[in-house]
Order: sequence, then C-alpha cells, then structure tokens
Amino acid sequence: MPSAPNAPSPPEQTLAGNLEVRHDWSLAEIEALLALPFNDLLFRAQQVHRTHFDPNAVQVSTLLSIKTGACPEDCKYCPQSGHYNTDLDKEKLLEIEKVVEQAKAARDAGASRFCMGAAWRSPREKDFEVVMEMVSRVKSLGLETCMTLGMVDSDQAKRLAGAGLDYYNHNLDTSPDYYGEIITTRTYGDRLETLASVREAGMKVCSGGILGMGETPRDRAALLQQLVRLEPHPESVPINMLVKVPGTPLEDVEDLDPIVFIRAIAVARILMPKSHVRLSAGREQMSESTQALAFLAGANSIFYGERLLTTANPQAERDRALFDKLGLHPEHVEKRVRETCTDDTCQRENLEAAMALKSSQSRADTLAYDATLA
Ligand code: SAM
Ligand code: DTB
Ligand code: SF4
Repeated sequence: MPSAPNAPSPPEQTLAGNLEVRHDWSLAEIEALLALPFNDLLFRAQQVHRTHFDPNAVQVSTLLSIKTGACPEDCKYCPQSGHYNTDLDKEKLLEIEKVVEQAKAARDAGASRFCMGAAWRSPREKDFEVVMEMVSRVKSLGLETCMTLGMVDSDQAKRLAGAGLDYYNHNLDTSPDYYGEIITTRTYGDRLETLASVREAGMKVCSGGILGMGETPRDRAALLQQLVRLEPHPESVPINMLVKVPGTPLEDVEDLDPIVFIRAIAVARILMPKSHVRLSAGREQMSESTQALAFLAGANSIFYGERLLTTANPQAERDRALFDKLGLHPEHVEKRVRETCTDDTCQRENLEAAMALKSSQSRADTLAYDATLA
C-alpha cells in the first residue's frame, strides 16, 4: 500500500544518522534541523536522548556569585557590567567560609554540583589562591565543582585543575557574526582560547550561549555550529534564555518565542548527543509547560535554588513540585560513575564523592525521590 503523502520516514531510517557524534555539521544542516516540523524534531531529539541518558533524570547544579558586579567587560546582557547602571549590590570576593556554608546548604537541598561565578574579565593573581581553596573545600563536601571566572590562560587552567575543579564554564554566548553587537571588550577568539586552555588542562568544559538577544535564526544555528566544532563536545551546554535586566542595553529587546527556544534545545541535543544540555537562565520567566517541553526536547540539567548569580530562579519548592509532576528525578554522580570511569582511582574517587552525597541526602529534605538509588 502506498504511504500517505505526509507519512514520516520510518524511525529506523533516521535513527542511525541521529546517533552519530559529529563535529562537522554545516550551517545548512543545522538550519534544516531547526526548521523541522516541531513533532519530528522532538521525536528525533528524544531518540538521541534516550540512547545516551535516563530520560527522566536531570542533573542539578546550584549557582553562587562569589564576586558580584563592577565588571570591566561590556556584555550588553549582563547586570554585572560596570558599564551599565542596574541597581545592583556589588560585593567583593566572598570569604571562603561563606562559600563553604552555601555549598553545604546546596548539597543538603539536593544539588550534586556547585557552580561559583565571579564578575571578572579574568582572575587576578591575588585572588587565585583563595579561589583554589574554595574549589578544594567545596569538593571535599562531595560536590562536583564548577567555576566561571572569565578568561583563563593555560597556566591558570592547570592550577584550577590541580585544585580539583571538575568543570569550567565559559560561554560563547552567540554567533561569531552577532558577537560584536553584544560584547566589544573581548573577542570570540579570546573565548575559544580559554576553552582550549580548559580542555588542555583536563577539566570538563561547560559552554553554551544566550538566546533572545535579538539574534537571527542563522545566528542561533551558527552558535550551535561553533559549540559542535569543539572536540570533544563540551560535557555541559547551558542554553540561557536572556533575563532582561532593567538598565542593561538589552532590557527592551523583543521576547523570543518559547517554541523557538525549545527548537534550539532539541537541536543542541541532536548535535551533541552525549552532552548534558542545561535549561539554564530564564526559567523564572518560563511557564511549566515550556520547561516540560525543554525536558522533552532533551534538556537534562538545571540550576536549582532561588538565585542564579544576581537574578531570580524558581524557588526550590516549585522545582520539587515540577519534578514530581513530571516524574523527573535528580541525576546523581554515582549513576554516571559506572558509565564514565574506567580506571580504579577514578571509580574510587567518584564513589567516595557519591557516598558523601548520598549520606547527606538521606539526612536532608531531598529534591525528589531518586529511583536510581533504589
Ligand atoms: N564573568 C565571567 C564570564 O563572563 O565569563 C563569568 C560570569 S558570567 C555572568 C557567566 C554567563 O552568564 C555569561 O557568559 C552569560 O552567558 C550568562 N549571563 C549573564 N547575564 C545573563 C542574562 N541577563 N541572561 C542570561 N544569561 C546571562
Ligand atoms: C550560564 O550559562 N548561566 C549562568 C552560569 N552559566 C554562570 C549564569 C546566568 C546568569 C543570569 C543573570 C544573573 O543572575 O546575573
Ligand atoms: Fe562581566 Fe561576565 Fe557579566 Fe560579561 S558576563 S559583564 S564578563 S560578569
């Protein structure tokens, strides 16, 4: 019997092509994915997602701003830039004990990774020892560690890796073409160099961008193409929806259609099949339905806790309720131990971290029941 005119291609035909890990996606291919009929796109993203991940597990990170505001860079989206008047309470580098206290609270609330961010162009030598001590103290709590401190050179990256830093976050933010409209104080090349230093030092790379800054569909495709060219792909890919902060040059930019945002998440999932894709900033302004679609599109990481760096994030109870409603559970370090560790030392270290996490969680009011622990 002939197939109906609009019958989709059989799933098994698309599956093999869907599962390949590639770095050479052309702009035209990425634009074509972004423009697929929505249901086809989400189906393909789910196929990829289910091949590599538990589809109901979400990695949970908590953010802390360890140095706030007065940044010399001019990123047009950022409330922390010293170039704009955003009514922000500036703060110098936090004391180590304060950071450790916040990390414990995040762990006890169910986070498995603690991300520390500083409003710097790049870290100064006099702050570096303090920052490294923060890494080792937070890590000793059984948390994965992540930092975002601006540009780092290869020596700084090696020192952070030596202190035990697991992830370094440095975003490409947008396409090479649109970049100059958003930031003039550092180049796209500077960003790629920092990412190369992080990779060379052996840390995991966290890199993504911001959507909704007035960019074109082609810019979104070009951002994804830049991320996909990184070899290996970043382990973590934050996709931020612009949080429009009064006083920044982008405060009045037109809202991005949530469906366009979900499409970008689905394409990130297809292009970087083994990476965690983070539904990052902007959840406070998003409906639950949009967030649910993002998880369906393959997002499997969030920031958890009532603050991002300087702006609001959903209250923890709201996220617990959303996880319950959707049947999601937090992904735990120990689940990935089996998948990513091959040598004994790595297995032991990770298991120790996971045990610390588990015992703290049994004491605490956890984010949600975790079926992977049962
Ligand atoms: N100063 C460091 C840097 O820029 O690399 C680290 C902190 S910076 C705030 C980290 C990232 O937060 C930026 O690269 C950007 O992608 C994201 N970000 C900042 N302001 C944002 C906003 N208003 N909405 C969405 N994402 C934002
Ligand atoms: C990322 O991609 N998003 C986070 C984290 N990496 C550091 C930061 C979002 C910041 C949103 C604006 C604010 O709270 O200041
Ligand atoms: Fe500074 Fe980072 Fe904000 Fe840019 S994004 S102004 S570098 S804190």
